[in-house]
Amino acid sequence: MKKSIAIALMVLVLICITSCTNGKNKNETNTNFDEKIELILDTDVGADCDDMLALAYIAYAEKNMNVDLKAITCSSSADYGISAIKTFYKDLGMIPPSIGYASKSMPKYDNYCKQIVEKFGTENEYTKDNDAISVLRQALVESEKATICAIGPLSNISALLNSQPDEISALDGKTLLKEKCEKIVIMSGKFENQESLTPEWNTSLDIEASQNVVNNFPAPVYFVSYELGNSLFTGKAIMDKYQYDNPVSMAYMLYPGVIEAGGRPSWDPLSVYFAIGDSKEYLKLSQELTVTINDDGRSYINNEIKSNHYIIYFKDESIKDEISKYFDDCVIALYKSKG
Ligand SMILES: [Ca+2]
Repeated sequence: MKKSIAIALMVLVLICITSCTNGKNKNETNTNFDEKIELILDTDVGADCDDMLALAYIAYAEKNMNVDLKAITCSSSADYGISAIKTFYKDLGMIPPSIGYASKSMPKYDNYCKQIVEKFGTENEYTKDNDAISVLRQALVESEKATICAIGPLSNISALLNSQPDEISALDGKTLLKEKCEKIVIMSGKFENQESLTPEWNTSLDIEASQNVVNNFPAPVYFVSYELGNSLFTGKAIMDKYQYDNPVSMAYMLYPGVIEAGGRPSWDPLSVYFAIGDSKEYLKLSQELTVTINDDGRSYINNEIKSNHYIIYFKDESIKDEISKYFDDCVIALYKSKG
């Protein structure tokens, strides 16, 4: 009897230690790998190939982590963008979430979507579906606390912020975001060499939208900078293994200069990596600060004013190869699990 009481006490102590440890971790970072992540992805698929790796990494996370992808919206107007996303899911035997098209006419950069649809889709599956604003508003209504990850220009997110009450929700966009969005992670901004900056690509495509989101978003804004993503190459192992045999590898093979360079910078995969809380061992945050986007698209940091903005950095530069290998390995594991 005494022995069983002692065992029961030990179990209780162990449960307490475990729950206390988890509690501590929850307070250490703003992302939490242990809790379900309700994710909304806004992507300019077609422009750069790292959007495809981001999609594949999310699909891997849906299968292997506590990630619930609520919606995908396109921030490019590429004719085959939505079809390429649907084809990517179809090829994997997975059901895509609801997908929204760009809220306004945007550039139609397409380095691989048409070829992916022609090779892996049975027909051109381009449809108008819903507009991004409706899809985003609906996804927020259906979420408890969503994380938005935007890896293209911020046109859709800005329009969401400005949206008015409608049949989906009686709340305007800003109030809806305040209630239903935990954070936004944006691939945006160049911050090094503040005197000689050029605008970051995503920012430059819709400067007004970037300013609106950065200035008015009612939840913490996390920046994956040009510099962070530019220093971490991925895709070589995927290309070596699959060449043109799956949509992700095909996107890398087709993107100009990627074969010769042995990969592509990882702006978008790193954004998702932070958004889903998979990164707390490897990424760290700046102090709370303010990012300002000038009218010419250049981005500046003000460390003195606190505006719920944070810039993401590597904890240690020496672990970049490890992260790169991890991204490639996740994609390879995803396609191996396809059977
Ligand atoms: Ca992108």
